[in-house]
Amino acid sequence: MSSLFPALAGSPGERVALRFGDRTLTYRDLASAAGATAARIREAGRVAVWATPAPETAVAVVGALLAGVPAVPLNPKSGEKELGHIVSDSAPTTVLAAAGDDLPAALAGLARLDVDIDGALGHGGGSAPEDRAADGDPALVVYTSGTTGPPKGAVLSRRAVAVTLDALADAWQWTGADVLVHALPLFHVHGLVLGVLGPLRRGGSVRHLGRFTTEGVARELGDGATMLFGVPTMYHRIAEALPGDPELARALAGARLLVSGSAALPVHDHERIAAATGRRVIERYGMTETLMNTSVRADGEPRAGTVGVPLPGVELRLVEDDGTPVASYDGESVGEIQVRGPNLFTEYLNRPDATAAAFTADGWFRTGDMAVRDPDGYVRIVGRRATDLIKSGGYKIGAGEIENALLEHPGVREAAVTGEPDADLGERIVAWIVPADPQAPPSARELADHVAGRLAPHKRPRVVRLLDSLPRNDMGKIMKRALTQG
Ligand code: MCA
Ligand code: AMP
Repeated sequence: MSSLFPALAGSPGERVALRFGDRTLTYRDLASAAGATAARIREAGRVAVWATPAPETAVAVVGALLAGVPAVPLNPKSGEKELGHIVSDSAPTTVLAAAGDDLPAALAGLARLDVDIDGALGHGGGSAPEDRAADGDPALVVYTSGTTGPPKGAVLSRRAVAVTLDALADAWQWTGADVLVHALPLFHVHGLVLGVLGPLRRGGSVRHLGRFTTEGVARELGDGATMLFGVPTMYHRIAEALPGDPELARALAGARLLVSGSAALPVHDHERIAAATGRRVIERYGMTETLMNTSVRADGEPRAGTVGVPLPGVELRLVEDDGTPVASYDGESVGEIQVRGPNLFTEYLNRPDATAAAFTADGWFRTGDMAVRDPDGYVRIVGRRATDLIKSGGYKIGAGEIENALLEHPGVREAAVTGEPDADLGERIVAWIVPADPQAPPSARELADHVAGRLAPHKRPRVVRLLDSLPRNDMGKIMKRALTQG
């Protein structure tokens, strides 16, 4: 197939590819380090990547892609239950990690391969091998939550990764001259595909902050970075900081492009940032399963509250509940967004039932997102079909997964999980608990730690409300609306 990373082929140059804190890799360094990793995993079936915010993660994933071996990024904060599920479902042969990283017991059955950047550079390194895989072959398996049950592994092809990044390049006039700054986790599409593979496909640079701070954003945008990617929580924190931070305002004003995604950026935050910096954040809309579907274009009109227009190659329609397409572009007629195109995932790993259910008979993917279209085609997302999916800090979190974890706590008799509006996180997770012993209910802290330890810290309830019983209908189904409206 055509190379995913043309800048690594031939004799890559001294342009900086990656910077994490004070660790910098040029394209030549990356070709050596990723080439050396690729050479060691060529025979592996699938590799897991311990996706810390470090250059080893980028080297491991690029190495896997060069070797034609699918990579499964793992959240290093995943608890044992979540990690156990991902490892048994995706069945990697090997886990790639930085030397010195402690790996949990759930990974003990895998061969471990340390990503040794300094060693590869010290040996003069190998060079990047030619990508040997076909366009339709899997590049990544990324785990994503559904309404019930454990997360599903979305299989993303090399073609899907390439076309989504090239469509964004078109929409954003994104080139090798761009320097991206971000602080997103590297085990999801946003941080990994857009935030690392994106700059590398363009031959540009990425600077990762390790963790999000407004100081880090100001420093990098003030020192040559041209683009910022973030989730709405990050832009909210920027909007909050701007009035007292003229350096941050100057840095944002000088950026070429400020992009938000993974959840809706409230218009209030859009407006506060525009007022303080003169710059408008643009939004793009995607999903793990679809990669990117729409964006406000760099050469288009920025419009707060919209996610822009379909990207090149993406077909998008709105449909009513009965499947009838919505024909109007009137800013009012609501339908579910369905998409079709080469950007879509191949399947949910080991889940033909879920894969089949995700598509209509004529091949459109049902996103579950509800939207309207303005007369000029701009898409406005107005809601979500499933109330059991929560978006908190830009992470998609299934209520069922947390309920199951809570029910495993001995102090919990019944549990229901909902999301409620939160200015910082978009939505916060609320656990409604019927305690086993009403005289000695578990504390909110204990339940949060229980969920954080089994699943992941971002899935922990932020609020716990105790009840004598859960409201149920005649069929025994929990009526979540009665909880949230009560
Ligand atoms: C707190 N912590 C705990 C506990 N409580 N650890 C263990 N047990 C506990 N009980 C720790 C956390 O691990 C974390 O550690 C720290 O306390 C703060 O946690 P938290 O409050 O969750 O962090 P935050 O500061 O509120 O995080 C906000 C955030 C984060 C930085 C915006 O939500 C984030 O990174 N979101 C990005 C999500 C994302 O990338 N989504 C993309 C998926 P420490 O500070 O050490 O970490 S969507 C996607 O990919 C599609 C395609 C799309 O459209 O983009
Ligand atoms: P995930 O499953 O984590 O990949 O999240 C995908 C979901 O994030 C989509 O189905 C949308 O609900 C939401 N999303 C992503 N980008 C945006 C955006 N710009 N505005 C509103 N929602 C978004």
